[in-house]
Amino acid sequence: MHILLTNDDGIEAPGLRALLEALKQIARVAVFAPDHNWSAAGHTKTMHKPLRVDPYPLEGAAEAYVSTGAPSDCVALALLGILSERPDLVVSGINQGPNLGHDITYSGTVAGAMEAVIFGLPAISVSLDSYESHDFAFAAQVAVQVVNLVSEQGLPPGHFLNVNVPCRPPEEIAGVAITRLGRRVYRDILIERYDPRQRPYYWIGGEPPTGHQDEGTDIWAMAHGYVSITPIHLDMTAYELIPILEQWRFDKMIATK
Ligand SMILES: [Mn+2]
Repeated sequence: MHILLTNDDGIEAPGLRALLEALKQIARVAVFAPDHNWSAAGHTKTMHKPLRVDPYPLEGAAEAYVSTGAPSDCVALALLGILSERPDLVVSGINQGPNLGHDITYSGTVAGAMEAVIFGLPAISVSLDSYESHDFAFAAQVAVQVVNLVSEQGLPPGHFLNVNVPCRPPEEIAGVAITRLGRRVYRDILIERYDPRQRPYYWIGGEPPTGHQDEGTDIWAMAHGYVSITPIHLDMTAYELIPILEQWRFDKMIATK
């Protein structure tokens, strides 16, 4: 098996190193990661400036590159020809912090998996439910099990798995839950400051998000100690709205003769 490993916390992040250590036991691993932290970069495609790519010495990796691009750029650069061979699967993580509910629309970690799916490859994004703990060992073992199952069973085109792992000792893990996306509650606040020329500038700050504890969601799983595996489809169409919108008679907007 040949795996492409990326992340959004940057090539030096401990979560990436832990995942490399675990994945190299079961696969040839190529690493292609950003040169700095791109957390909350979303699904970026860099179009207005050039991208640099440099080989990076990384023990345990069959080949490794660092880039000035976002995580999604890294996956694209790798798959468009910089890697010496096409991988079977793309793994993104392990992220420092959870990616639950609406987070996936902001997440650079998840965007790495989305980019892989667009390239027609199965993918997994992996996050640890802690912004502080550097103990990624258990989450890395979970990732290996998920990779083995995906490799065995396959995923339908257009899909990937978003995996979140609670930050608690393995003996306190409640189990594995197949989940749906929950509803985040963001606690962002507007912070206004002034530069030396008295012009205001802004930060979007505040406490980390909470979320609704709807049973069966990824947010519920974290709160109850379950490893959460959410299948994600890139088709975001709201199918249930199609027949309703058809009744709106949008055709009346077009003046017909
Ligand atoms: Mn991150």
